Amino acid sequence: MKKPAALPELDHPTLDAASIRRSLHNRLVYTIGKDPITATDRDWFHAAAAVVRERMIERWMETMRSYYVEDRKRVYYLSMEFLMGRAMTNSMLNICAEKEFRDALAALGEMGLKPESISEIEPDAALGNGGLGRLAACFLDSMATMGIAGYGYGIRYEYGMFHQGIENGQQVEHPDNWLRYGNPWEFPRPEVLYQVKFHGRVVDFADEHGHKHYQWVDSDDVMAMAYDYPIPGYDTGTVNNMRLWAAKASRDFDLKYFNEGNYIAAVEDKNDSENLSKVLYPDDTTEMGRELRLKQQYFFVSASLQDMLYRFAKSGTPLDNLPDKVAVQLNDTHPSIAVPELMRILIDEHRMEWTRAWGIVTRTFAYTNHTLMPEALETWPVPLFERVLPRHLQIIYEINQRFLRDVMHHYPGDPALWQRMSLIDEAKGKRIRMAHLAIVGSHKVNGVAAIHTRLMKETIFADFHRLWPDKIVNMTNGVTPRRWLNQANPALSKLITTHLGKGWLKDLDQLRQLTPLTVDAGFCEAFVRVKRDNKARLAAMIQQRLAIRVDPASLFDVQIKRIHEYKRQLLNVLHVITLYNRLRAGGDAPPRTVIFGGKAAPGYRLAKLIIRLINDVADIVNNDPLVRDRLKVVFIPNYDVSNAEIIIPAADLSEQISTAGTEASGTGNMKLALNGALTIGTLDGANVEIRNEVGPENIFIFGLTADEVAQQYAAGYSPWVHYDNNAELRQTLDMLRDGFFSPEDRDRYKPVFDQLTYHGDHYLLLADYASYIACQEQVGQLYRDPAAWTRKAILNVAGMGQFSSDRTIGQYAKTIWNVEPVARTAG
Ligand code: 26V
Repeated sequence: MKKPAALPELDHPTLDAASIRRSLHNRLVYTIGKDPITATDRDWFHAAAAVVRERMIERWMETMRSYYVEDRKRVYYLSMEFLMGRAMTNSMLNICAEKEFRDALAALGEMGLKPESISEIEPDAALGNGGLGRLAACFLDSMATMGIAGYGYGIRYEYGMFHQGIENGQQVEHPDNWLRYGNPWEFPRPEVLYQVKFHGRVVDFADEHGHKHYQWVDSDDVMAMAYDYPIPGYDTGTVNNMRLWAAKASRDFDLKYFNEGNYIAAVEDKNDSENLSKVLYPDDTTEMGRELRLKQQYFFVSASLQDMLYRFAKSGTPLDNLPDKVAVQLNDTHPSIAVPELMRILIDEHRMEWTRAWGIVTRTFAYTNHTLMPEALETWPVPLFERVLPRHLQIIYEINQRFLRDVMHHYPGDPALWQRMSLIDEAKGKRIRMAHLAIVGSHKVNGVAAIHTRLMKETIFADFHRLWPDKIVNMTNGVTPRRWLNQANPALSKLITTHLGKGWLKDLDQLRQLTPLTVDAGFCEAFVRVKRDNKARLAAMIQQRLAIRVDPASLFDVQIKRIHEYKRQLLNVLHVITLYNRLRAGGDAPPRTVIFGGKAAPGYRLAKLIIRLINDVADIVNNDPLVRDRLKVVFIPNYDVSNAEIIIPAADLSEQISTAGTEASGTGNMKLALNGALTIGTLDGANVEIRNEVGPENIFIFGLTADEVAQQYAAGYSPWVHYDNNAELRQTLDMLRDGFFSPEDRDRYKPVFDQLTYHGDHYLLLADYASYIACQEQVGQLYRDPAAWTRKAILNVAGMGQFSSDRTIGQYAKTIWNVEPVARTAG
């Protein structure tokens, strides 16, 4: 491509406060169309967003142009979810102009403007459920910061993750209409439009050489329209792109009805197809086999593949070299339909021969697994699949046949093994195992923490590991220090920078240099002050939102994550009740504020009951005069990225207490430790690696190991042994059973009691109870020695270098994608 003629008439907006201030006025008047006299906070937000965004656009274009000119290998991160949160402060920080923006906004203070209330107007981009979606967002930040040509591809849901309200202690879901006031960060690309087919049937025919070919005909079509979002790297000229697809009715489709004169039916149909990208499925870890979700998956995969092949074709490289120029990462199995889709394109549209096409496909894709929980592994009923994607079913059958031929060759005479490895589960009606499809279609498969990868190899994917011992690799998760330290905790960030310089922002291992500062009294004092201020900020938020007074001097004990049995919020509640009973019996413990936050899947009854229990326990404990201020329980409604940014910097204690072997990695554990919280946790997920990095003396580990958990199951675990032999546990459980926390409805928590006893306590809460309580006592003791606590908190921050998503992305780049980072200077 020729370098386009320079456009001298461009403004080239600069980053000094004076220019920013002038732009703010200009945008308010000329873009938003508001008189400063009548402008609302929201008007100023939109003006400010326009000013930030116009300062990223030239870098964005230069980045895209350079990838093209240099013919860089692209990485495509395909994900059903991107949990981005707000973009305003993050963008200002990443282009290193936050101070200038703050000064410019402050100068507008004469107009009654408060800079904080402006950034708080922005709704979260909550296009994800939890860990998996937030990981994708951290990865985009790291790829941009490191200069990797990484593109996020996903769905532009009109409604993101629901807003959680708490009414009478119970979760109620409200729709997240995040686009209501327009989205200043998105660039609609109405000309980037692809057709996506559904339904229909497959016909075959012979070509002039007598070769058989297949054609997918009579399909119902939906159009995918692109929206682009700039992803600025930190302190670099690189601004990458995230492209999200929105469903639009296809014009042909309408015409059919219009020609029949059926206007209303045409508009109804238009609605149906545009419903495809309407709403994010709010279900974390239980697979919901709904047709609309399968359509969402194919919709965004088909559009994304068309788009990347179009870009690839422009370089003139032959298709056989696709894997040299393109790496596609499948974020869980949700986009794994990409495997048969690329086969279909190569075979049906490019008339390529099977083995040649298969070689290209398997060298292009890699798959990340995020969970070992059997109920979360996606499978689709064959009849549904056949109706929605008939050609893909044929291709999957062909992949399976060839794969099983290989398996039989390796392991003759073992039909049980063949059945276990098949892409089709024949047990309860035929179902397609999407994980098997993703493994077979990828050159690398990765877990997200060391223990998770080990368990993948030893349990769910053991057969595949035996067949392909080099395919499964570990890529321990990470988080971006830009959002989770620099942005969320500006005071701590500043303190660190004062002592280390700002190199840590791109090289988090430098945090190790904090270690000697544990004996620097001035540093320790400043560190304590930062934490206290952050706690005061959270206390004020709790007071304002919930009218609960909490003492910033108390131990802030925090568990924030989706509500799920395996994450064991209930174990935390059992500890709270135990503490309560001890205090009432005259016991002594340092003042604690136990803080919960998290959403339950709308259909997950027990998870919703756990939320209600937390609120009922809070009600009793917080109002018991015997307890005074020694224990407070708080459930913060609507846990999301923006609330996380306030809660995490204020935490003293991080609860990471899943049953060992169930939490693939966790990333909240990393964010909390990075902000100076001590972890109480099991040897699960990334906790294991956190312990290695901070040292076993600086983390509170309790409970059964993953291997011991497996043994318990194998030996026929019974919760009753623990119930019978531990009086304190029994008292706690009996209070739930007998309605102590629900006096007006005594049976309310019987299902909880039953789950932990009669129904077998699947997640072994009772088995870990004693060990957890003892560990919490040690936490309490340490908190009474502020100097010792602070020392450990600092050592936790110092040990978090490994958990930067830059480290993770560096590993993907080297061992999976085969791409090199390229440093670019800003300006
Ligand atoms: C499943 C489904 C099923 C259908 C409806 C929507 C939906 C959405 C998500 C999922 C799977 C969620 C898996 C997940 O988030 N896993 C988490 O991934 C994190 C990042 O790797 C990891 O830190 C957490 O431990 C893991 O639970």
